[in-house]
Amino acid sequence: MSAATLEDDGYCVVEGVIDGETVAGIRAELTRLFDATPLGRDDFEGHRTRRVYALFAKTRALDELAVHPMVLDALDRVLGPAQLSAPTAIEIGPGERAQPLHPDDAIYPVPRPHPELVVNVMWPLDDFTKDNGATRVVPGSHRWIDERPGPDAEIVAVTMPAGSAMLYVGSLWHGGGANATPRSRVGVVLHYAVSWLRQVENHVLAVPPDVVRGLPERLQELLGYNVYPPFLGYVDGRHPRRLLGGDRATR
Ligand SMILES: O=C(O)CCC(=O)C(=O)O
Repeated sequence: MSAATLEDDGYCVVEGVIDGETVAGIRAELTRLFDATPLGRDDFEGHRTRRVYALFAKTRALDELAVHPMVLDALDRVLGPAQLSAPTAIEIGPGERAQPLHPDDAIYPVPRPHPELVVNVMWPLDDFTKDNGATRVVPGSHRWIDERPGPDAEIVAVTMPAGSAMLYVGSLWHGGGANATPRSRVGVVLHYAVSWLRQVENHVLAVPPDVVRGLPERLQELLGYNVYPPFLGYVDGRHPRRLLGGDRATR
């Protein structure tokens, strides 16, 4: 665990969460997906950056990361009942400029301060360096109310080896870095939100039900086949897992 902590700084890094062979396998699989993905459309997505959306419809390489026990434990502690919201694979290409800093939860019209709504896990599949576009964060900015990062803001490039996990809360100001190297920088952001909010990406439509049927139950729940207690998200008055068949169909 790095010196930064999720509570005090709004982010933290845990090194050595996945081994080199797993990293290489996921990176190779994502390279196949990036090759079929257009460049970004604006300054936020990046003009030399590719983003793969609908990830859980396109690959099985990230299933274990999505339900990693360390992640589920952090979600329980920070958010309570949670769901996958905007999982995205990001390849920052050579020559890309830094992404504008932003807090991810600004997409929701909820005034600050508020309880945390979002937790992100960035899984670097390359070593993240200052030069290749390591995610930049403004430590402690998750506590800001109306402030925005000005020219004097402390901005930290979160350097870490591939196989680490960086957790950061949705209220933290952050953004992808500039890539001044000749090689792309690949990372996967698994973005989770409290399960009483609308998911940023609609996974129930994005991931075909036949694919969802083959997934571990916890991942099915995280994709949206779940209720926020007691019954937010029911389908025809019943638990949405009934749509997937199987024996655990209740309520
Ligand atoms: O690629 C990164 O390092 C961060 C990307 C990001 O913050 C975003 O797209 O919201």
